[in-house]
Amino acid sequence: MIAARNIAASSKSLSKLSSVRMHIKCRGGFYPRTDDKVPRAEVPDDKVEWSAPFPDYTPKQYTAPHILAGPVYADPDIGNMHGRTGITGRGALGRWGPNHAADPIVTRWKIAGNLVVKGETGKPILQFVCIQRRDCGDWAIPGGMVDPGEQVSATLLREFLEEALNSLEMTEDDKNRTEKKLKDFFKAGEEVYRGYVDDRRNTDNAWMETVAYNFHENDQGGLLYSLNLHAGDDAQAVKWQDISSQINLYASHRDFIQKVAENQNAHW
Ligand code: RP5
Repeated sequence: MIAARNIAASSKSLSKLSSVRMHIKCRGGFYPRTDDKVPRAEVPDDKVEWSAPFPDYTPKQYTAPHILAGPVYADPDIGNMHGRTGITGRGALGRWGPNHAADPIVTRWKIAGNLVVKGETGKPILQFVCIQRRDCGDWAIPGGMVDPGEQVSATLLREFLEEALNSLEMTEDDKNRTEKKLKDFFKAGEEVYRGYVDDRRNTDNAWMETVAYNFHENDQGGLLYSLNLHAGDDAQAVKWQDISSQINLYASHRDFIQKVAENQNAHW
């Protein structure tokens, strides 16, 4: 065990680290308030930085009993509470812990002539705006990451404009006009899901969470029946997709779509 005084004495050798990262007080000895029963693993000065290889580093896992008891401010468990994923680190995700996204599920009824088309269940068929992801080729809801400081409501509209209408390549005027047209429609959404996503980028330490909203057009003469879909940004294709139990989508998107079908009493 490294004694605290030796660490303090050798702090000069850590001068290239900032004072916060020296780990003088939070290294060596026992974890506080454990009656000296929970020792820290030994960490030499030159192994403090994560970039220093240290294959023998096997620290004890410890969470205080009062935290495990689940007070309101505490997370339910350490790391990815949804279980092991088989890989640590952040993978392709930028943030440790939850990486927040938003998914706009834009729906309308399938019509032929003036009639709503029904499925084998006898229920009307819903369609949603579905994009094909450029990274893996899977079909998906046109969702995306919530930018720092951005409201989820803004992300939902922005991602839809970028991926399903290719707003990034519109003139400023066209973009403003399209955004204005959709703004009111995007005000009347219904939350369908909020939480963890079974995304293939998840690791034990970083994972996707989303808020999915359904924006539904009931009126056959309404905005969504004349929308000019055009894939853009992370999407390589876009289409109106009939909703049924046959669909196969990226991550947990099929579950969100099923919920929408149930909420709208539509064919599934
Ligand atoms: C999924 O990844 C979310 O449900 C959302 O659709 C998407 C966000 O990531 P990017 O499309 O920005 O890669 O987990």
